[in-house]
Amino acid sequence: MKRIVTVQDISCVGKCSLTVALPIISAMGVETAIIPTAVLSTHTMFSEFTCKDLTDQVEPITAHWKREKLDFDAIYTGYLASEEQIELLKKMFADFKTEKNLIVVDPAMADNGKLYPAFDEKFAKKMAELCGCADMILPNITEASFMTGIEYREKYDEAYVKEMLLALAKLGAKTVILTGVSFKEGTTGVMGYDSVTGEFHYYCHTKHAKSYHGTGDVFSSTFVGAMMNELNWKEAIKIAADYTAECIYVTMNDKDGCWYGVNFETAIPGLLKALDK
Ligand code: PXL
Repeated sequence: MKRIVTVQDISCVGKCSLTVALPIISAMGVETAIIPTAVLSTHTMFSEFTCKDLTDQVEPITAHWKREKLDFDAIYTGYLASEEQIELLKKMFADFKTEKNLIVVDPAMADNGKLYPAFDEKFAKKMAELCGCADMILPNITEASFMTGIEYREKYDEAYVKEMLLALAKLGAKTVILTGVSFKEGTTGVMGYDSVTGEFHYYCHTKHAKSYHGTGDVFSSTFVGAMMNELNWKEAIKIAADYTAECIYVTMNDKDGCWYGVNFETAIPGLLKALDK
């Protein structure tokens, strides 16, 4: 069985970060170790939240794992709580990188043109450095804009997206995947760029009328799970984007669907069918 470690917060209520990554990646048949970066009462889109930072746990946990000679087929980071944590993760990447494993960074810090409440532009620049240490990165357009300095736009064309992908690749990752890319009303999708082959690839699907928090984490978790099931990045994009869209669809059609996150749970059987599991 493949084993990955995912490093992100626990939002106790909120259907994001670890409470999404753990069930999804585990359901995809992959052992999912975790490093919680912080414990929050809810995610930060609620009007208030508590937050216990766990930066001081990262080093002792990884030092113990080294003594146990543990290794990982992938390291996947999401929402991080501090610049100090980013520095610690750069060191962790160097310590746990092998010839075969995959380092995936989702720079979960912004959406809709704005940074999340806990972050500033200095944090975004630091996150760009972490992206430079990864094999694959999964930003949305807002995050890409903060990391590359390219102006954020709501309306754009293919040239803008390609310019952004090339600027992201310059940070250092081999494969860059931009989420939430929409060229036509009623559709949205994901565009990736492989800096080794020079290939761009766009996958597009129906855009549902509603959006929810945590869907970036659903996409990234599914993407990592699919990569660990031996899919290539283009196949992994499709599985992850289709599942994320289905999660939105089932939530919209649930009269009890809640605003703060999607019903990813009820869509898991369909995900496993798509994976042929
Ligand atoms: O990636 C979404 C996310 C994760 N963790 C926390 C958040 C958010 C989005 O707002 O606040 C704590």
